[in-house]
Amino acid sequence: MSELDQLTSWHSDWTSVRAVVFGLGVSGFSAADTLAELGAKTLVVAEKADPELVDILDVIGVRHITGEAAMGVPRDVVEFKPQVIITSPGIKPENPLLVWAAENDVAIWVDIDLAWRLRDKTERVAQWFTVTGTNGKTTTVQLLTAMLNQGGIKAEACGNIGKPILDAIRDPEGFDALVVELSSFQLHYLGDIYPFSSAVLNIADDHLDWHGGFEAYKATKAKIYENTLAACVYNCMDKSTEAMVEDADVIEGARAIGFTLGIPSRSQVGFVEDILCDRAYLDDRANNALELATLEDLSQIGVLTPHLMANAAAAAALARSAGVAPEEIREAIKNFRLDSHRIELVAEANEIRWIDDSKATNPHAANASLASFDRVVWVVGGLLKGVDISPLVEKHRDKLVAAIVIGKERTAVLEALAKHAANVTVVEITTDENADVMNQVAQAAVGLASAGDVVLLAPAAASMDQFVDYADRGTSFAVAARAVIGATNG
Ligand code: UMA
Repeated sequence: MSELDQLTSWHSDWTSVRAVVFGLGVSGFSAADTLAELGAKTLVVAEKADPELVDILDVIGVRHITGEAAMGVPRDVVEFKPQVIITSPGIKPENPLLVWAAENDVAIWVDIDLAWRLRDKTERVAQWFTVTGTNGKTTTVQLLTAMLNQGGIKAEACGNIGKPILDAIRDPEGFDALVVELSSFQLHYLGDIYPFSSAVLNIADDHLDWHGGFEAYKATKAKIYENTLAACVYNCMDKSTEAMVEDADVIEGARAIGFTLGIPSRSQVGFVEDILCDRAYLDDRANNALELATLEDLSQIGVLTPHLMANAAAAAALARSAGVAPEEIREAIKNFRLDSHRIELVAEANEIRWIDDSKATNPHAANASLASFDRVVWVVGGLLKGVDISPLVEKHRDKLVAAIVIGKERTAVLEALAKHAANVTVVEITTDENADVMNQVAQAAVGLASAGDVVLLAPAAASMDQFVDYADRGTSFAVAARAVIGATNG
């Protein structure tokens, strides 16, 4: 048994462990800070590092290598003889330091592995609810957290959602439940954990360049169901998620629970006309269903779209697996509001709605968005991350009034539009001034849209080529939309 195998608790003796923390972003910093608190011998290696975080490392006495010295396999790392490297999730497995670690029997963890071992810091030990999927993770995680809290189960959302899990673990009071959003990157590195319930919401192309293909991406997502204790929640409308549950090694007694936009069968949560119903967690599930919420309740959350309904059904299934009562689920839904930039109505004039779905950073998310509207002036483009946009264009071409193409590299989008939507008006935004992109988009859109149309920012691509992040892109769109409407109406 290696020394690492014995470190299964916050209260274990971590002082003789030699750990490298690789990358100094949100998760890297939380890992280094936690290891320092545990007294482990820690070395941070980060080529790019925020100077403020480096200063804090100095204050808490953690050694670090940054800049060029951190590239490749630094000699200091080899001499340090680490037993484990805790890598930032975004770093690819082909990275030379990770390859060196694998070849030299150095364990590779992500912050989630460390958090699992440390989960007994407080007397109250949280059950974990893990959620992954190509899209809808954040909304589902937030909804589930609200439902659990409403049901008296003290819950916290963490992980890929933005709050590092080690910050939640170190909360002095602790939680009854951690709702952990897991990205495919985190899942790739993750070892054994035992979640109470787990869910894959959907699977479509994303991050293919990182994983090296769709099959590898899918296999990574499937890891989330391993060792589940109570419920593996899958999407009845996406057969591959059901197959993942069938193939997973779960703990005896764990149930497979489906969610659907259609009428739920036994052991499913779904919709009967305008009612969200549970046919999984009730005694007479052969003949009965429990009412959880109405579509009217759901429409209080935001623009009522099929994917919002699916996210609510998935969250409700997970909450029911923890025993949250139907009336508490309804109450949580009624009080919940969607985050910004997720199919958010940001402006409306002359019967034209301007909708910001900047969070649609891949074709799958943009598909859900486009599917929600009938006539669309579509703002599309950005960093495509190795994903082919053609099927999306082909599928929705009949509802496109026009397409306005943004992004630094527009060729693939323009070619897809020319090939699959030849009759659609295309406007290319070519400005070199990033600050001006959305002003030009709004100018173009106002001339193209007519009453009943939606101007939809659903770029199917990441934003970092022209904007700080998706929030910045969405905010720029909203500001430009309001300005152009004001100017037109004034
Ligand atoms: N680094 C390298 N080389 C690389 C990549 C990163 O050296 O190729 C180093 C740099 O020092 C950099 C640091 O690693 O400063 C950053 O690491 P990171 O990019 O892995 O990100 P963190 O700041 O640690 O944040 C990560 C998640 N980021 C990624 O997976 C890319 C955050 O998800 C997450 O919220 C956070 O951990 C807490 O768990 C963000 C994300 O974009 C929101 N996720 C992707 C998505 O949702 O599509 C997966």
